[in-house]
Amino acid sequence: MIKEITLPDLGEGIDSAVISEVPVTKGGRVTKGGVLVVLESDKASMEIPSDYSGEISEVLVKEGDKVSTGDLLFKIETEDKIDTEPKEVVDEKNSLEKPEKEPKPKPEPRKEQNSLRGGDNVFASPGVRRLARELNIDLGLILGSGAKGRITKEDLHGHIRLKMQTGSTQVNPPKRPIDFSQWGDVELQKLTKINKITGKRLQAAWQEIPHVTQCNTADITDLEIFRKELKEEGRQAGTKVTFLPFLMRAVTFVLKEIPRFNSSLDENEENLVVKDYFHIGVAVDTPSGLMVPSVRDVDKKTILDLSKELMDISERARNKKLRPDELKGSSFTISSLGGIGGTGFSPIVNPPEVAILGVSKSEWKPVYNKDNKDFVPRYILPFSLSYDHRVVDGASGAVFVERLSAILGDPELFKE
Ligand code: CAO
Repeated sequence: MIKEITLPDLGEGIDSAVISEVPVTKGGRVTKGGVLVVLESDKASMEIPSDYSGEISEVLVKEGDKVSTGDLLFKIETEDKIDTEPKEVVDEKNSLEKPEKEPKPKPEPRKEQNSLRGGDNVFASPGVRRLARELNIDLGLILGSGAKGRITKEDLHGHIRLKMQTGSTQVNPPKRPIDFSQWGDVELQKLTKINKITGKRLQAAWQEIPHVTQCNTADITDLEIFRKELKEEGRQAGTKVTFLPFLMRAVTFVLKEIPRFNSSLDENEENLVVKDYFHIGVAVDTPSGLMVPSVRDVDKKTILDLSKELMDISERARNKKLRPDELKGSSFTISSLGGIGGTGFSPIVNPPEVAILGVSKSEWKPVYNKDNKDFVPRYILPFSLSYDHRVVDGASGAVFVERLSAILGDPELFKE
């Protein structure tokens, strides 16, 4: 029976991608789980596995093609019994869209796959093998993150990056599986694609950037009074006014005063690209993991405009409805955990930016007034600024947090 293979929903708000490899050919055989096509989107490289075993009867795409969800990719003459059931395409789609609903996976030792260095038991596409051969890289040293331990292009790039960072040809061997169940009950929870991508980026940022975190507080008692007034105005317009838009605006004031915080190092690390735009990335906690959409031209928008945009963008981030371009281009990032709690944390810089602001939960505190010689209750916001010490020195870091504190203490600056 001939089955038509279409591009499933890729999730994460991605609705199209470019084909980087087509490892199968017309007349060739594919087994269930084997890779049919490798895609590159703005966010990741992805492999689309086959849900059937059989012979490829038609290949309707080639390298470089841009494909969208639902596009016809292949026709397969199947031999699977399951193929006689009517809902095969829906099942295929769901299996990619909702990996968390798959039956609980069992820990599978992978060492057999990768321990044969460069041998046929390493699972990788022809393109990855070719690149590894050209660069004389032993694929057996790489732990694959693709389907069935397959080594993806990203895995190979990560391995090369690690080698370059350590300046050594010696890298740690792949981790061996540990049977944790020997010490008690365990549950295996699959990481989402966003978890994996974010994890790699955070690790690279942590390793590449010499971080310094500078902490401070701001007395936002007066600003909070103004926020409550605006909150009422926003409520009538159906918009929730939280504290974050004030922070976004306040940050742009300081970035204009100290433009080095609104820059990036160029690829040779010889020049600073100082930006004259103020697009603020906002870390949003979503069920699939952390996403950082960018709010553009924050310096030109009112608090109510920003509140509205923030509601929209965070809602769409949680529903995986962001467009890829909305995740790019920020010049500075804010990670606010103030709505949840905590007194302070050290955020990780979001490359290629050079600084990030972490915001914690405001609290009423007794503050000593030396003129009246008494304590007065004030609403205090703790925050921390992490920066790339190659670009920003400690004195500038201290000036930044002092200026931010002063600006947040003056509600007049936010009235327009
Ligand atoms: N101090 C005290 N209260 C605060 C606060 C702070 N610093 N920041 C927010 N709040 C309050 C808000 O004002 C709101 O209260 P009201 O209803 O009385 O106005 C409440 O907490 C909930 O706010 P919120 O979290 O819904 O909204 P927000 O605009 O502050 O944040 C968003 C939006 C999208 C950033 C947030 O929902 C979120 O996802 N935060 C997590 C970000 C994250 O995970 N960062 C970590 C990255 S590193 O792993």
